Amino acid sequence: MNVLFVRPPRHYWPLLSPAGAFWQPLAFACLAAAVRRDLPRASVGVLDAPILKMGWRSIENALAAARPDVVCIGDEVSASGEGLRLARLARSQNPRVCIIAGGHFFGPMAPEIMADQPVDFIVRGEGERTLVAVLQRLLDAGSCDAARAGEAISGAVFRAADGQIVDGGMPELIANLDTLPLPAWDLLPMPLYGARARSHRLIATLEHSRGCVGSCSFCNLWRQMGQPVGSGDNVRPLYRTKSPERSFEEVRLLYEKFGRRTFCWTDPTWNGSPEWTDRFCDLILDWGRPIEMVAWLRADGVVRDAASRLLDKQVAAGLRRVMIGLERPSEAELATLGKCGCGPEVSSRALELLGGYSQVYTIASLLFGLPDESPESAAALVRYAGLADATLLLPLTPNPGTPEWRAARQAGDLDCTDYSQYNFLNPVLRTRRYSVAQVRRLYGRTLARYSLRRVGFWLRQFFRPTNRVRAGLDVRLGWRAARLAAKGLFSRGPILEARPNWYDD
Ligand code: B12
Repeated sequence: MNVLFVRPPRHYWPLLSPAGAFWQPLAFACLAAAVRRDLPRASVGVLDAPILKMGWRSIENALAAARPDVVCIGDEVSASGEGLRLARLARSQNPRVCIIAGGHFFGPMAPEIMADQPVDFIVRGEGERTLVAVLQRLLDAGSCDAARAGEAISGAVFRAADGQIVDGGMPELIANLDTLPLPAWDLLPMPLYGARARSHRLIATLEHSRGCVGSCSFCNLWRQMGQPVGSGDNVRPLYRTKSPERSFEEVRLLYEKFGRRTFCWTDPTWNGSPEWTDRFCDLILDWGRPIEMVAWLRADGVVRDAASRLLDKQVAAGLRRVMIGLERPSEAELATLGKCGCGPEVSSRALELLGGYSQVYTIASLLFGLPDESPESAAALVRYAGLADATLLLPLTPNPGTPEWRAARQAGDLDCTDYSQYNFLNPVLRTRRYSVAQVRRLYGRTLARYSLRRVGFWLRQFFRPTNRVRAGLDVRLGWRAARLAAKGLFSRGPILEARPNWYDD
């Protein structure tokens, strides 16, 4: 059985350069490793079209040459249309091919996708165990149709021969993440990632934890890796971490075998466990190699770690770029989003503490377009945005398939079902006061106001840069944000991601 994971040609996030926008698809590396270890009868490959600059014409040929029996897709919402296009292409080449989808979009959207799309199995939540179980079923049954005749599989959704949807609910989580095999980075064209990027040079994506400590209503990360409660897709948040030794082994392998230097941690909360951080940073410091780390941190964790001097150690170990979700400037608004423990006081303090390290560049994210958004609240948002080196103003976008998305859709608050527009750059949700078109205009004005406020800051950076990497990052990010602001202000259509010039090739 020939199993092929495919990331199809797609647009890229315009706040990064085309050379830095495509990171290793870590999910595929993790899943492929599990299949390789647990099902030696299957052969496994990964086709990452964007990093190979492979457009739709080339991928058609590549797929025909690979002749997979099973095609796996896992695109996020804005590229989900391309994932489904790939599924149709694979099916047109081989009607007996089995299509398996998973990840943040396909899992929660299982009922909608199963209704009319060419997908045979959908894997919900954490994927390793369920994917292996589905492939084992395929091996035993001998064909995709025969495999769909069997009983429910925990974590999988499929359509049985009689047309009934069989839903195995959310899977039990893997209790000890150290039992996962090392990600199959060797199946990816590693030298190409970040080869020509300026801010993500020689990048590697990796994770030390799964799940989150919080359960914010706008986020899907805690749900995707959530602990099942009862039946169906109910979960509660659960934070798990690998051992520091195992995480260090991954860094060392990526550094020594694959020549990686910038380590982008994909963890929703990199600083969720001070015990992990302390020991891991000790291991990195004893090893003594110069690495750079990029991570998403929680503000309350930053304040806690500064008090114990652990933050010093994180920076000494190579922490260079920090992303922090501030979301909104008021406790009341944060409460409506279910975000606890990281109010404006704690967040401001965290950014002030991080600002004390000249090597660390901070990127905050704020959510625009809450139900009561007004020109005044948007102005307050811009003032709050000045706390970090750079701030992303992201329009509140319900993740398709979540209860929030279902409620918004039922209330008629969502503009469209073209998921390429759900890119967290383009407003799709109406507010109490404004239509989606009006939200888009206010968003454009808010982005423009933020860009203008930053001009003075750039000039200061230009004449007195604290360090060249920081200044370069600042100007590049700022320029790209200003272009988005112009789009928001002057274009009537949706704000879409950038289309690479090889997309159709
Ligand atoms: C790295 C990253 C990026 C990078 C690189 C993206 C790239 N194209 O290379 C950057 C910063 C550029 C980026 C951009 C965007 N991203 Co992004 N990104 C991530 C991030 C942080 C890590 C993904 C990862 O590797 N995770 C680690 C792996 C191991 O976990 P996993 O993906 O969940 O996979 C497990 C399961 O989900 C499941 N699974 C996943 N796929 C599949 C497939 C199959 C077949 C199976 C069986 C199972 C399965 O099994 C896996 C192992 O257990 C995630 C958040 C996160 N922590 O996951 C967001 C995330 C994937 N991004 C998201 C989004 C929305 C975007 C953007 C559209 C907008 C934005 N502002 O962020 C852009 C555009 C992307 C594009 N067009 O390329 C959302 C997707 C939401 C959704 N409903 O689809 C996420 C979940 C963040 C969030 N807060 O919600 N992103």
